[in-house]
Amino acid sequence: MTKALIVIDVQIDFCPGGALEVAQGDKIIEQINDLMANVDGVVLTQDWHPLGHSSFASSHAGKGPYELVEMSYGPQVLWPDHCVQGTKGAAFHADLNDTAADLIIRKGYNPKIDSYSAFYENDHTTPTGLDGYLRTRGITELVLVGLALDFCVNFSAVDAANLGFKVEVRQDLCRAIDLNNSLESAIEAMAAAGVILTQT
Ligand code: VGL
Ligand code: ZN
Repeated sequence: MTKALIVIDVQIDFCPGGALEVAQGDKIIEQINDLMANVDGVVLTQDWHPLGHSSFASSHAGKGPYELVEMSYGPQVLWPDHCVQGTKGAAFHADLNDTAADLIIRKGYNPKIDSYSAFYENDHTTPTGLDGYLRTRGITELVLVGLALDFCVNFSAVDAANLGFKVEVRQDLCRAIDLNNSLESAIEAMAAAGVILTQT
């Protein structure tokens, strides 16, 4: 088994004080850094939206953050503007050891499609390329940590399990947004996909 750590979206905008802050999002960083030494590869994901992205409430007249809209690919939650390409909020949190990353994969750059998962955009068909990267490196086992547990970690973990990776989500090294029961649904979805949820 060759194991990679996938660190999801530990960015300034998802940490306290950020545009889409996740409560205690910064509390997991030190332990994530410690985990990097115990794996064969480290991948960081970075939410990376162009200005006016279709997932921003500000791009939909009369709509506010956290409302749902119907996109060509299905329902989409609208978010406050966040992780805009090149802005400070899109940068990794200063405490995250990004020097240790073998690969940084950006997602959400397609103006018309959001991308929660590190593997596929929200249409569930457009790949990011991460699957091929991991396979060609011979990586079969993944440990996922980061933000937010009920959105990007959840979608990444379910896709990874469906792609045939052995997937562990370290729940203690994630934090959730928890919108309309999204945390409970996410835990159910991950368990149903065969993701191993642990809290060490
Ligand atoms: C995320 C909402 C919008 C996440 C990204 O990283 O979980 N959530 N964009
Ligand atoms: Zn986003």
